[in-house]
Amino acid sequence: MALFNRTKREINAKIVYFGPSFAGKTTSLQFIHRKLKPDHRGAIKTMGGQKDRMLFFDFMPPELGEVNGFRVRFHLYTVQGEVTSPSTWKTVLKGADGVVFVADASGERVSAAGENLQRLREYLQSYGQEFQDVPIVLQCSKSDLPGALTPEEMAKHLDAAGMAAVRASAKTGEGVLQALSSVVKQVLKRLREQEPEEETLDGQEDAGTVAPSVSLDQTEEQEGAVPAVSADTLASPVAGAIAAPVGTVGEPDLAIAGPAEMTPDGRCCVPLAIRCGERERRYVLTVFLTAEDHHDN
Ligand SMILES: Nc1nc2c(ncn2[C@@H]2O[C@H](COP(=O)(O)OP(=O)(O)OP(=O)(O)O)[C@@H](O)[C@H]2O)c(=O)[nH]1
Ligand SMILES: [Mg+2]
Repeated sequence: MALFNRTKREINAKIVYFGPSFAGKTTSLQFIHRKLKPDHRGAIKTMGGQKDRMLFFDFMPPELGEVNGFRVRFHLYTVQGEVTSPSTWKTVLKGADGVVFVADASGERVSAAGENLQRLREYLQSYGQEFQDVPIVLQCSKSDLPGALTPEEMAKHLDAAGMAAVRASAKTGEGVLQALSSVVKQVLKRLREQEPEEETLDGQEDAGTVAPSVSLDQTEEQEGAVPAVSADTLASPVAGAIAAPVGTVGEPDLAIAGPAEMTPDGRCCVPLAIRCGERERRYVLTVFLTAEDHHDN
């Protein structure tokens, strides 16, 4: 669910790049990052353990326009490397406003796409969301390889007839911005359908705002450029939530809401409660603990 920051008049929307391992998620995000002007995006950041690291950055190109007086900042997320714990993907998918399902269309790995799509369905259902509730785009990656299935064949194979499907190659960049653009448009459309009650509180009605065309293709390529770290860049989903409490006033209070728990893979999970005015939200702060010195005696 998008987070409204009324002070900055920004909406923070989250798009998750989900899919089987080795399908091209990281390569896609890196390509997108290179294509965006440094002024319009934050640095690529990573967080987490050695195996399943979260990779994310945010962007806000002005051509996206506004949603009823709010600018929209998109946060793109994926999980990198071998994902050992389903909770990693579930955590990243929590509150997703849109998903780009990156599937390897090159043949051998098509069955992995089916299994992962089913997993995506289950994870979303665990948050009470069905496929039809969430904008999802099927990015048919590795289409540059011989024998790759077409988007139509992939959609049929995955039984995903209603999903927008894009022929893509993360390696060449073909279709990557198109897939992003497609999900961004769907998210903006939904935000416009949901949002009015937030903005009318400030008396800034702008019901006539026209859906802007998403023109990511017009951004400049900045190969090798040092990314500008936007002061607005949110460091994590939790930091984002703290920075952007929904429709609240005053400073948020943060409290530890229960005992910390250790997981078998070395994570320490600390329940937190963040209160702002009348509203309270619960989060789990997950940290990886690494012993520097280990003595049995
Ligand atoms: N030919 C071709 N190779 C690709 C494409 N996308 C990714 N690759 C290659 O496939 C390998 C895996 O790509 P990644 O982007 O790391 O895949 P990923 O989905 O992030 O993988 P995990 O992080 O392990 O889940 C790399 O060697 C990429 O260069 C593509 O569209 N075409
Ligand atoms: Mg990756």
